[in-house]
Amino acid sequence: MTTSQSLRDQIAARHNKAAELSDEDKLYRYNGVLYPEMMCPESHLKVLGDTKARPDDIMLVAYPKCGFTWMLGVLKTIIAEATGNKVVTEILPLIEFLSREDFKIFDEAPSPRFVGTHMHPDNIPVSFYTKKTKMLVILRNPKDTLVSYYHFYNNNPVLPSAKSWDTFFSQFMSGNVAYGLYFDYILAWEKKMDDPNVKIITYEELKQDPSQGIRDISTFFGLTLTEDQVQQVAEGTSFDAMKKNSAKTHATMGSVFFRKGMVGDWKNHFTPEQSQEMDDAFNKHLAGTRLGAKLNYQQYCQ
Ligand code: PPS
Repeated sequence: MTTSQSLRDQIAARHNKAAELSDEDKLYRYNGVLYPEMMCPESHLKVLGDTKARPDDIMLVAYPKCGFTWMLGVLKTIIAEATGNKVVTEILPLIEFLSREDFKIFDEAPSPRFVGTHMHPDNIPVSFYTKKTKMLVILRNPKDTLVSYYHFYNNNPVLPSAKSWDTFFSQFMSGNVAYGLYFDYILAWEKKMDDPNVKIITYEELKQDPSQGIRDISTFFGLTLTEDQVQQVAEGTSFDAMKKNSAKTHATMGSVFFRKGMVGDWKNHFTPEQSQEMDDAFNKHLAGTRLGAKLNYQQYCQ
């Protein structure tokens, strides 16, 4: 995959600029939802709907901290293995980070293009649905997502510092975090579960059986891997392997994007009351849903 160096530099520049903002100015609301000003200001979100999708775009979508970076590594390695390092254009990690000028580059980029987003499924540009772009969605249990997001708030300059664990917990539960309420996000995908161009996987199932996940993902994108290649991808994208390589791939943000990479770290953070509050919220929003069942909440969160 190629990434334009100038755009990579742009991200670093945005991180540096964000460090100069006060915490209060780091997030703003657009249609009621919070977004990081320095990465996706209103001017970006206003033009997002005009995006011209292609059927052969390779799309990866996730609520923040659900495993996007991991799946990006998996996808890149699958494509490299299956196609012999065929080049896929990666403009910026997330489509909402593109400015109007960046979109010109995106529009002219050769296929296949990699497209990532944290946007709520109803706010993903409609042309990705009409053009039948294949979308890989990765979800994660809400307790570990919250923990991962808490640490990200404290270590990513584009986000305000979490004032305290308890404050962040309340913000997450009420949807007052960047990209909005976790439960709204999951419920919106519930409605698209039968779309043949949407494949939903969970962080936990990938963790439990990476090889099977890799086989399923390759099949979904129409790519063929030998069993040896499946094992190569699994080894190359294990948490330890990606963390080890992170100084090269993510420079100074390496230790931020690759923190613990485990299931169940919530047990080191949640009070019994907070755990109960999340259980109640899960039941209220997701009990009886197919995605609720897929998240296997009882196994991973209780
Ligand atoms: S982001 O910033 O929203 O794109 O974050 P995202 O990449 O979606 O999620 C970050 C969490 O994923 C963990 N991670 C991994 N887990 C398992 N295997 C691999 N290879 C891997 N790579 C990243 C990362 O450590 C974050 O989880 P936590 O719980 O914070 O460790």
